Amino acid sequence: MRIAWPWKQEKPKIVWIDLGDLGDLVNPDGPHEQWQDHGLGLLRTILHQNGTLTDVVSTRAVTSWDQLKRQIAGYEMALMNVRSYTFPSGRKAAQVFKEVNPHGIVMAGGMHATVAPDEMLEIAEFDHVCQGPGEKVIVDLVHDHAAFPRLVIGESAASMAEWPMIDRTLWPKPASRRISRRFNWPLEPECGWGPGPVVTLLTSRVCPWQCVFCNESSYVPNMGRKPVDAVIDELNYLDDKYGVGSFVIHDSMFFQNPSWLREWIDKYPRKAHKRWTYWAAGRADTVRQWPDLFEALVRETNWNLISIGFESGSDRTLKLLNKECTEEDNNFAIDLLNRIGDDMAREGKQPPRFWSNIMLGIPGESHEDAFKTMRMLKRMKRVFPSISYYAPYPGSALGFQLIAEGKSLMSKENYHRFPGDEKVRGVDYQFYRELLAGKYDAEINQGLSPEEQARGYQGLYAQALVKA
Ligand code: B12
Ligand code: SF4
Repeated sequence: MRIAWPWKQEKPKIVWIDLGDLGDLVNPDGPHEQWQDHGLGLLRTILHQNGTLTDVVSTRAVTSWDQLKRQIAGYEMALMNVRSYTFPSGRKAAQVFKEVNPHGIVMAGGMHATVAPDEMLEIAEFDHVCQGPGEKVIVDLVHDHAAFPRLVIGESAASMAEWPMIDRTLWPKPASRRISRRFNWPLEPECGWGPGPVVTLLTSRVCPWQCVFCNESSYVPNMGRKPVDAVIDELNYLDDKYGVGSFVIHDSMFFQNPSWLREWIDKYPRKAHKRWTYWAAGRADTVRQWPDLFEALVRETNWNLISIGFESGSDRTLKLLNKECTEEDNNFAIDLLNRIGDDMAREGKQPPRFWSNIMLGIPGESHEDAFKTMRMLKRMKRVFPSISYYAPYPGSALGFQLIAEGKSLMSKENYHRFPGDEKVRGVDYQFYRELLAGKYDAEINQGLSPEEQARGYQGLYAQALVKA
């Protein structure tokens, strides 16, 4: 038996390589690039609670591959969570790891490993690729990787109630003095959504809808939601330890399961240390289905940044997307939040806002469809528009179709993209650039009130164009 003296503890032999663009934790482009990875946090927590210590390095915390090379030399195993948009950095990190540790093992899981395992298996440096959730396999995999095939099928917990609370100190640290001051590590930085320190958390993982541009249903197996009490306990624990300013619920679909939401309305205002404001996502059709529940959440639990995947203001396009929401649903949700916001402003309270997800450049969309979308956006009184050009991701029905037809301009090399990148062959991006620059404002403003017409001054929507 080897004895490790506490002052001479053995260095872990396993390193988790956090992925993202070089420099995002040194000199970031924007706040969202600094957010932490819950897959990494969860799996490292499980490993550590099982006595398997790991170190963490991050491609975001270095500015060159040589720097990373020096940090990963000497490890026997590297683990990583690869999403489509981090595939290029994951592949390069695996190659760099093998250069300095030729006998080392690289094990990769994550969304891209799940929806595009073939692209992962083409890369010789990935010794094992795990398709699906990793929480039930990670410990065995790390201990005896040789007992597993190259493509491993992951296994999910039956419910998020089984997940341990993430040990947030296992997340990578900001890597420059400039961002360290405002980062609030191991909590997260402010991004304009609410006061810092910010907590990001998940209460659910499953979305039952099947929008054709989204991967969700092809990836996440059905699993139980995190109990309301556990969510509140975690927030209170983090508040005691670090002080919480606001939080972001990363669920793809927070506004589902009315019974869970009613329990949240009942307990959060009473049991949380504070009624912190938060960001969370919903859909327009369910807002219309459960308007009272929606209003109670906004008013009583301080849900003040409501992310809705409106996507389009045209029924024709919404159908193409299998969104299962209509123009009428969208208008209902907009009118309701406008009204609640006006009431709250009159009462001297901070009115809630939409985080409005909008897609342009959807194959088959006509100019008139796009005008309707911009018109819809102008009907929102209080909104952060988040506009992106439709991106054909593998794993989604429409993504797979466009890839098969050779129409996708996204590739292994450029899943990582910039807001203005063209993503689908045949889409007239010049029209959309001009639309966002205000060239068609006269068409868009048709039928809108003077107040609505004045919203979204020239250039605002162009600035709202985000990566997708
Ligand atoms: C939170 C989130 C974000 C956040 C934060 C991202 C971050 N730092 O983690 C923000 C808002 C920044 C974001 C942005 C974007 N996102 Co996002 N995001 C999510 C979301 C909703 C949750 C991710 C999460 O925490 N999941 C929970 C954790 C526990 O799951 P996990 O990380 O997948 O890990 C599990 C498994 O993958 C596996 N696993 C992971 N790693 C490993 C490693 C090993 C060794 C093993 C064995 C297993 C394993 O085990 C884990 C536990 O089960 C997902 C949807 C989803 N349901 O996952 C989309 C999702 C990942 N995002 C997506 C996209 C497209 C984007 C954007 C491009 C824009 C957009 N349209 O939303 C941008 C791009 C950002 C960028 N930097 O360029 C897509 C990715 C598609 C793809 N094919 O990869 C998803 C799947 C949404 C979707 N349904 O389409 N996102
Ligand atoms: S886009 Fe939203 S509602 Fe549609 S499947 Fe994805 S997460 Fe669910």
